[in-house]
Amino acid sequence: MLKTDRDYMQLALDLAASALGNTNPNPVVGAVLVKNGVIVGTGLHRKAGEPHAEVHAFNMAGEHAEGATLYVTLEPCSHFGKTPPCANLVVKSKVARVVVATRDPNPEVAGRGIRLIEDAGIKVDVGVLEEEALKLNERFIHNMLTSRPFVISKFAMTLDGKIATQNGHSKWISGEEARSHVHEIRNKVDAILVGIGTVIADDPQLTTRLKTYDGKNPIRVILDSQLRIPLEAKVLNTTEAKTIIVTSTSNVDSEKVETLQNKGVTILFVEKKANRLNLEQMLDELYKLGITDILVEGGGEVNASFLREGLINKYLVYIAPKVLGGKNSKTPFLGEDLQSMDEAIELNFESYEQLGQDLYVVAYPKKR
Ligand code: AOF
Ligand code: ZN
Repeated sequence: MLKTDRDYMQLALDLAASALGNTNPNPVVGAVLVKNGVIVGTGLHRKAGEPHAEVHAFNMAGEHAEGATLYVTLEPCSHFGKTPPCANLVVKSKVARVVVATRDPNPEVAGRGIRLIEDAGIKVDVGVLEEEALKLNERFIHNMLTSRPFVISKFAMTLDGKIATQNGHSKWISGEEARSHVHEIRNKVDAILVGIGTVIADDPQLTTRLKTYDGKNPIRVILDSQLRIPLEAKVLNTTEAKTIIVTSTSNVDSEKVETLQNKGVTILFVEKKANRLNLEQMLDELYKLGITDILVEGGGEVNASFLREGLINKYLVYIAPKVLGGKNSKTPFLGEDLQSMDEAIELNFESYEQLGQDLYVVAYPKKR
């Protein structure tokens, strides 16, 4: 069966997707070399610092690359980073045509890779499965455009939108499959963030517990403007993951700061804005510390602060087939009460699927 550009690009996207969560801060990239209808090379970027996708594909193809078509999910790079420019390699390998899914927004590349290849007389087609490629690298693209981490809001609730009883009891809203799904997601992000209220109420460990393969433990970020964290909290006494406590510059408890630092905790000071921690400044600082994405796991006030400031980039929601009711039961977003439906934050549902007994819904804020 004759394969199309889209078929080969889909293969390149699938290769790239298999490395999601492993390449931070780099994007995921896949490459496929095809000559006379035969796949002569494939490659993917596996990890930052390791060769780019194209390098693996060209290594596999050897001399067969000459006259072939290269399918690549992201514009080949034109800069000397941790590795030399792929665009030079593309030119040297004498491919006949290059098909690119989407341009690289990295200011070091940004069209230069494509131009370099075109200047060598090689035809370049851009935009095949572009939407899929943009979605796949949503985290990287957000990083490049904003110099901030990509923020994901995650919560589990009952069908009637409750996350806990009035006294805070929340074990277990979702079933086992949904819970292990959460651990897989934690395994792919750089950081998990919660408010001090959640640490005091639940004393969570905030680590990944995956049995199947090595769990990477994201950095734990705790919002604690008054440094109320109890010294016996699990997040301070488990060494599998680093902990960053975000507090206010007006905090003067230097003794507690020192005690926490001696426990290996990083203290990040940020300004206050409207009597709350300035989340935008915090995101700027966390990005400088190398954090490219953050899973925000509550509680309701923290969620509401991110929501109110328009800082949530994606929603992951687990809905359990349970009804809790009760006017004092807890809901995922607290904050101020609005007066009109017109003020609601509007989302688009991206997908939904059943996980065991629960529903798993992915949504994005509508572009304004
Ligand atoms: C590609 N193919 O597989 C990847 C690309 O530090 P370096 O040398 O690894 O460069 C990282 C940058 O290269 C990254 O930010 C992005 O712009 C590009 N990534 N480019 O052609 C790849 N991973
Ligand atoms: Zn490259």
